[in-house]
Amino acid sequence: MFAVAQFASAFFNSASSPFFALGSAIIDLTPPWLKDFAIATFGTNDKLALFISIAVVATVLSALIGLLAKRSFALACTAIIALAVVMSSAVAARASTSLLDITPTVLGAVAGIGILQWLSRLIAATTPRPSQDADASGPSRRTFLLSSALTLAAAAIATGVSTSLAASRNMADAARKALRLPRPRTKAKALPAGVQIDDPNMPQFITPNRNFYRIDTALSVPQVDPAQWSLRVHGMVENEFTMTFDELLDQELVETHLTLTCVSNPVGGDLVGNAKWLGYPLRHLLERAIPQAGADMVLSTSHDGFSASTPLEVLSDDRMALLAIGMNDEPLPFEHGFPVRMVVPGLYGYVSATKWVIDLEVTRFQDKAAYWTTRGWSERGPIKMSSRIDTPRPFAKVPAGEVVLGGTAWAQTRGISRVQVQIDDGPWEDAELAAEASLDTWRQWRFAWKDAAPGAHSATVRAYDAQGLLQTREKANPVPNGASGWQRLQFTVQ
Ligand SMILES: Nc1nc2c(c(=O)[nH]1)N[C@H]1C(S)=C(S)[C@@H](COP(=O)(O)O)O[C@H]1N2
Ligand SMILES: [Mo]
Repeated sequence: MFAVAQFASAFFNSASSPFFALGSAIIDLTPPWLKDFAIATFGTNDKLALFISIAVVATVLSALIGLLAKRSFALACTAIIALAVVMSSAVAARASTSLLDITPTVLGAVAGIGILQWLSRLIAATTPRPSQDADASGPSRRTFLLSSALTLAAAAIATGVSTSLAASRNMADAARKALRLPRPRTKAKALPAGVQIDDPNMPQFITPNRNFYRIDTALSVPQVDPAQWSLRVHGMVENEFTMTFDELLDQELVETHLTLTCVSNPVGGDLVGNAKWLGYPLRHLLERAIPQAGADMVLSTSHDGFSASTPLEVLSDDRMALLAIGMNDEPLPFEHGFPVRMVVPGLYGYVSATKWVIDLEVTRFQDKAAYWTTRGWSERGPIKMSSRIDTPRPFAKVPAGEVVLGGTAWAQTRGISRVQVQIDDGPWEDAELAAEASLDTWRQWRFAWKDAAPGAHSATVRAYDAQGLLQTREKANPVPNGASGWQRLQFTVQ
């Protein structure tokens, strides 16, 4: 049943898969502590974990329905129909689906009843009569088990095939491959020499797209065809308008280096990445819309129904808040928002970096709430200054002599002026800073501990912004507006 529905969904909207819809409904209903737990435990594999759980539940449910059918076929059919109703509601509730998209689920239910009937007949035919000896029932029971196993295998294969079929059928993929990014009117400032600390254990200053962290609520990555894409700008504005992708390509685009950070990033975590973005300044878009007095927020909504609340002033001041189409000289990867997303210096992604963005509503914080705000996170999310130790890794064993520590620090829009390291409970000492690319990007640091004595040690790091403000020592969890505190890690000198 599940497999047929999944298979059939390949021919419909990708959001018509009951698997994806159920998973998405679960994600939307997840309380913030559980979301945080899932990210902390499974990292960016949280979606895989959810999928495996759904598959296990589906298998168990199928077995239960099978058992039910032995007692009453009608009751089992009712259970299948009930399941189909739940799954159809999940599909219909998605932002990007229409009523037609419940067809795969209905087909799945019909197939489920068919298979159940077939297996029940098999069972009826193989149930040994009391007079038969045990031996005679052996092969037929085997037939039944074999048929069930075959059904399960067919289900798994159909699911796999349909997923790749859906990928090859999509226009968005072809459009992305054919897209040639326009030249920017303003190129990114060249990176100064020495932004990268020369050490194989240090992260790359520019995060390659394939390594860039991915966080979103989308179980199946939205495949938006740029020919179908448009951005609606409306709400408290004098001049509502809609912009197509071709119109966007014709604007004066700019390039900028910017470090994105996730609010769920724990102290010392890696939900942070730095890229060169190509896009159209949101400031100019809003100048064209002319916001009305009293408006203080822009609610951006994605193709799949996610939303973020960004202060209007942040999108109107001279920071480089972009409607981005390019990432590191490539069209945005699908996972990172193709064809268009937002990136805003200084704000966590959940209140600013809407991927697959299709709608901007100028409004007020008191009138509208964004996706995560309604789930217990703050309505505003400025990035907290942070510093991290990238090398050595926690609990690493390093040779005695000179131990080189290295890491990254960020305070987007403010810049990092100083990083200090403390070994054990010793004095705070200044680390060497790598060159600064911009106030909006992270900055690398390095500290050579000259004569490291063998034994167990700890290292702690803290940063200062360009105004000389010290990173807060106060420990905070990611919920509701970002983690804080100084990272301290243990390592052993041998
Ligand atoms: N459509 C959509 N956009 C989204 C999200 C989402 O769930 N859906 N998550 C946001 C969050 S929480 C973060 S941290 C950034 C991450 O962007 P990335 O996946 O490109 O790193 O995307 C933001 N944009
Ligand atoms: Mo995030």
